[in-house]
Amino acid sequence: MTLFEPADIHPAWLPPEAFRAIGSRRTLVRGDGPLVDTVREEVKRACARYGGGVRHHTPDETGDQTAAGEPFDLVLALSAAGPLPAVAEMVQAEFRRRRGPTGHAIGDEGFVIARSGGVTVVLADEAAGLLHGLFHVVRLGEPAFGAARPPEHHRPAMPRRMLDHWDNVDVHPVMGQVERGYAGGSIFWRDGAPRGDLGRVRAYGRLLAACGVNAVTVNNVNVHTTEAHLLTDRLGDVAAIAAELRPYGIRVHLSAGFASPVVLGGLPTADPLDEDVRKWWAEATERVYETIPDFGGYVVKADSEGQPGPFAYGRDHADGANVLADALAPFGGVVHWRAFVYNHRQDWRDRSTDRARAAHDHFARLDGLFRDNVILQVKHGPIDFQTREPVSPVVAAMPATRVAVELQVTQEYTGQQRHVCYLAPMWSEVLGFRPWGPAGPAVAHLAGAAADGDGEAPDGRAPGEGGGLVGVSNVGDDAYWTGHPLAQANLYAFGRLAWAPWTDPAAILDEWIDLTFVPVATGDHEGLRRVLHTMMDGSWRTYERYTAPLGAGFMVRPGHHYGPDVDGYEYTPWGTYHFADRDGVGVDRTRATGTGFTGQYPPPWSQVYESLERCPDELLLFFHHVPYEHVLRGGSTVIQHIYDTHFTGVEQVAEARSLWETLAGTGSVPAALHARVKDLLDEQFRCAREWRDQINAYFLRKSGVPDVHGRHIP
Ligand code: GCV
Repeated sequence: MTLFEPADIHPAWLPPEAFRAIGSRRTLVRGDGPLVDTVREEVKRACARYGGGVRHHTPDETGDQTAAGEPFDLVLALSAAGPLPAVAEMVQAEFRRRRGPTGHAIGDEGFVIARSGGVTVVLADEAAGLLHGLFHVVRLGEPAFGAARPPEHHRPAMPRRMLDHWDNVDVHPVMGQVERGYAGGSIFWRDGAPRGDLGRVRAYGRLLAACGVNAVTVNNVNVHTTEAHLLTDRLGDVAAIAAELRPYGIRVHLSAGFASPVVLGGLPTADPLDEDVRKWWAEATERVYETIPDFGGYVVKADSEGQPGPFAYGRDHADGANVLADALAPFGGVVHWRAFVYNHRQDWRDRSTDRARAAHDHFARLDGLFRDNVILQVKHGPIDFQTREPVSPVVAAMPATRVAVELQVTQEYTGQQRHVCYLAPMWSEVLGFRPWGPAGPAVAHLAGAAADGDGEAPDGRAPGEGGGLVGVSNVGDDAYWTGHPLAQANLYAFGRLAWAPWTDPAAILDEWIDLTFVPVATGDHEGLRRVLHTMMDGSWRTYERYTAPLGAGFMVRPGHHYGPDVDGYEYTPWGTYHFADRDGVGVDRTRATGTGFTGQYPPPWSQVYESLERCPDELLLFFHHVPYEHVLRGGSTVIQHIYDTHFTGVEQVAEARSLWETLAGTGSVPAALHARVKDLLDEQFRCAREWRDQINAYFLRKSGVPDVHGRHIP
């Protein structure tokens, strides 16, 4: 297997130097199979660079020493790979003793790591676990070879950790090569054809495996004509991508068009209850598995923003999802069926229709009707990836359905990878939200996470029954992968939170900083770490401060969604309104006087959100229409809060820009990367001022209430 290190592409969190600790040691890799080969190749390459050695015992070989008679420093072994070195046997025995007779096995992707007698041992039941264990050692770096450590069991909280690419094969006339992509073209497709440079795909798989992702969807959920053919006559293109990702344990999924039986099969209907349609899906899927035996499954956006779906045939979404699920079931595949279904042709005059309600209205009544291999993929908020939304009530409304939570790693509404906006704190809040209050399970549990990554989920489900975590990828063919070099941290954090949802976002940022910036450790690394934490830890809240206030959302320029336009969507059919007038602002979603959306939550949140007094400030305008002089729980009035946060937000961007400047010429980060971030911070500052001035001017003009501090508002 050839490992690929493109010279002109930034190595992100896997620079060669991140492997120094491993590469300078003597390692035994024990086990066989393609993923074990990947582990061995990784270690071999690191050793070639840093002078260590790697040995691969054959099953009948044993021994605790290298050929030169020296002890190993690191043993990476499959637990069933025959006689293990004595230290590994000891670790295994100790792990078994600790977990007791009813404890968990190491698990498909899990691993055990320990250090004893000067040897670091990683054990896994399956090769995928060994690969994750290797990357764990990379993350630990030198400390992996320091003090003794008892066996630690690591395993992913979510069974499936998937990135969806909204990549088009053809360049779409409006959306381009990558819908909502801010990092150049697609790494898979260019101008209607595969790109051909599969080495980059391999390098991508490697990065993803190193942060815990194990599934990728290679085309946009909006399936246009050319893309539809990936399912049939262009399946070979998908197989080629799958072949590059497979060595890193990543399975490929495909966005499939619901009308495929008509579009590709020439049938007169795509009615899910039609026998010919069922047969068509079954046969098409069988061919997919003949070509890609480890194919993951389909992702479907149906009856949404113009995509075809079961409604056209008077069927519901369980009927729609189940026909695909039945086709996939014999092969162990799953269908990710998106819950993003709403009327995008709403009359803005119609105050009774509430887009926030739509997904729950459509799906809650279908709970229990989906096949086991249907995963309902729910956007984390009820509207659309806004900077601040409550958690979607659908997540709690489907106890008999596997639910995956969908996050947007690509920064469509959070600065489009021109603004620094570290999203892990937002995702952490989402994953930690407890729909039934403090005693109930959190969103992470409902998506399949064990209580602590290692125990049973509090709602009694065994870990792994949920649908997992899905992120819309922020990657393109840009040299830094993500356009903004600091946006790499979002991709990394997505994988890490899907693996271990309870990890502190600041700790994840530390991991990312240490891996990514090790190569230029000539500078002041601790200083760099401080600067990056100051710039990034609170950057989501900073972004929130200078954009739409208090959960109002959607004050962006229509179409491309960058920059402010307070009324841009106010009189459109999209269902995204704020209802500002001279007296007040916000959407009344209460049961008492509004759209009744608050009733889609179980208690206590149905009551908390309903109550003007108890509703959290940051979501006030999402749930209530209030006068400008309404006093927030925080003590300020709504209007003064708007002014204050917008001035503060811009000041914080200015501070971030000055801080970054202090790194110039210090050697802490490469000069080219420094220059790229500097330019982007200039743009962020410009844009933040524009947001501040438009929002403040808009609300001053509407309300006539002056800023108590008398600051200039244009
Ligand atoms: C892929 C939002 C985006 C669309 C996207 C859609 C979705 O509406 O603006 O570009 O379409 O979400 O999630 O399907």
